[in-house]
Parts: sequence; C-alpha cells; structure tokens
Amino acid sequence: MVEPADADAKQLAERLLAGDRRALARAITLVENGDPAGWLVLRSVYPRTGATAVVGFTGPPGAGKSTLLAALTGLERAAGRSVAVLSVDPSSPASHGALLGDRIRLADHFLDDGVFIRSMASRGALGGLSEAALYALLLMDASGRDLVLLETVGVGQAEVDVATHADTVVLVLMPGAGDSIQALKAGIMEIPDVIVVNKSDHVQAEATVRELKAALALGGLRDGWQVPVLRTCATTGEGVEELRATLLDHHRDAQVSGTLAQRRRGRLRMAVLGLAALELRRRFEAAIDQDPEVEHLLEQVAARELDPASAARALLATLDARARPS
Ligand SMILES: Nc1nc2c(ncn2[C@@H]2O[C@H](COP(=O)(O)OP(=O)(O)OP(=O)(O)O)[C@@H](O)[C@H]2O)c(=O)[nH]1
Ligand SMILES: [Mg+2]
Repeated sequence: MVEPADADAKQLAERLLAGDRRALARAITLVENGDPAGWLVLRSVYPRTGATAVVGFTGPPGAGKSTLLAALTGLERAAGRSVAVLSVDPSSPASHGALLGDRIRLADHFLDDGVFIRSMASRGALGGLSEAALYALLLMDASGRDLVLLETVGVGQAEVDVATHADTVVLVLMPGAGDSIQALKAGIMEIPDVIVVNKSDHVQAEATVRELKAALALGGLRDGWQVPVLRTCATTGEGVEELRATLLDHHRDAQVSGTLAQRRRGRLRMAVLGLAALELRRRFEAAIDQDPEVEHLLEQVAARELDPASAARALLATLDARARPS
C-alpha cells in the first residue's frame, strides 16, 4: 500500500519534473523546513539532476551582483532559455517578498514564467543555510531550468561555503575595491573562476582592472583555467554578452578537463557527510538526554575532579559499552 504522504510527494515530484513553478516553490519550502515530504520529493527527482549549470555570483554588498544577474537573465530569456535564481543572504535573519524585490532587482522578470526567483536567509533547519541552498539548487536543476544563478551577499566564510555549490564562481567587484584586491593577493579570498569589475562607467574602473590583472599574473590559474577579468556596466548591459560567453567557455572547459565532475562529486560528498553527521549528533543528544551517568560526569567536571577531555572520553566509552550486545 502507498502511504498518503508518499503519494503526495510523488505527485509533487512529477509536477516539479514537468516544470511546474508552484511545485518547485513548494518542494523548496518543504526541504528548507526539514519536512520529511521534502526528502521524499528530493529522492524521486534526484536521478534527474545534473544537467543544469549553476553559476554563482559573490562579492561585496552593492557591487551590482543582482543588477548583473538581472541583465544576464534578460540575455538568457532572449535566447529562449529558462532561468532559476537563488539569492542567499547569510547575514540576514529572514528574507521575504519586500526585501526580495528590493535586493534581487529582477522586477522586470517577476511576471515571466521562464524565470523562477527564490531567496533564502539564515535558518537552523537541516543544519545550515549552505545545505538548504544545495537542496534548493538540486530541485531547481530537476525542474528543467536551463540555467541556475546563485547570488550570495558578502565575502565571509558562510558565503564562501554557499558559493562552492556553483559550477562557476563569479566574483563581482566595483572600481576601487582595494580591500577585495588585497584579500585576493593575500590568498584570504578564494580565487573565483571569473572576476568582474562592474560599474565600468566609474572613472576608476580601468585602474581596478589593471590592478586585478597584475595581482592575477602570479597565480591566476585555477584548475588549469586562466581566470579572466571582465568589465561590465550592469545598468546599461555593457559587457554582459561577453560575460555570458565567458561563462559558457568556463563550463565547457570544466566539462572537458573533468573539474566540473570533480567539484560536483566534492560537494555531494560534503552533503552526504554533513547529513550523516547531523543524524549522528541527533542520536547522540537523544542518547545522553537526562542520563544519570552523563550528569554525574558533568558534575565531576564542574567540581574540577575530572577534566573535560577525560569526561568526553568516559562518556563515549559508556555509550560504546551500552551499544555492544551483551
Ligand atoms: N553606475 C552604476 N551603478 C550600478 C551598476 N550596477 C549596479 N549599479 C547600482 O548599484 C547599486 C547596487 O546594485 P545591486 O545590484 O543591488 O548590488 P548587489 O551587489 O546585488 O548588492 P547586495 O545584494 O546588497 O549585496 C544599485 O543602485 C544599482 O543600480 C553599474 O554598472 N553602474
Ligand atoms: Mg543583491
């Protein structure tokens, strides 16, 4: 007999695979909330993922990521291709409609069926935003979008984690972005696949491009690919065609060299290990919850009779002993 939840998930999965936007939105919400139905959907659509290229845009606030993404989306639509956009903001506690319109700058595309837009902010479910973003990207991929664009705001570790979900990472800077260039030079900032100096209408644009190229002259190769520095003006669309061509180039290059498969393998591996670790932690917490022996160990640590590392070892030894069949 088929469980009702199973049947519902199956139907949702079928609608999602057929390209239904509402089904996609619903599935993302389910997975984001850690709802078991979301996992059922993901399970049935997963074999149909892997065909879509994911391009990630990262960079300091206000550099023009969203505007650039909107311009690129316009070109993709003109070429008859469908697009999904995921905007992730690890620094914001929640993001809803109002913020979405303001931040994503895709107002022109809101009514277009060929463009699916979603935003996500920090939340606890599933162990983290980075994981939630990965599953959202997989669902977008399964829904048959020709291209998936990912925007992450900021340049901290959380943003870097999210950016690694992309097949191609684009770093968007603006003219005079001295701090970012220093960070690149010092190796603090991960080398992206493509660097874009946006706001090329700004007087300092040319100097910034030159400085970046000089910085990349040493160590500008990433997985055998020479990282290009492009100039764009997202508001007028200048340079966006070139960016689009470069993204296609990078995708082809990564496909041929094997880095695409390698990166994807790497992130799926992280996803599996992350989920297993999460489950392990859940089981561990359930196992020690209000356990008198554990409480006793903790008391001993508080009373300075036992050091924390020895207590942790004793705790694991107790659990191991219990798990062993007698
Ligand atoms: N002059 C000029 N302004 C631009 C250009 N691209 C974007 N802007 C403006 O810069 C501001 C920030 O653009 P966004 O696209 O929101 O930047 P963002 O990087 O997505 O910003 P966050 O999502 O807040 O990190 C907006 O007012 C844009 O209109 C450009 O090429 N030239
Ligand atoms: Mg933005």
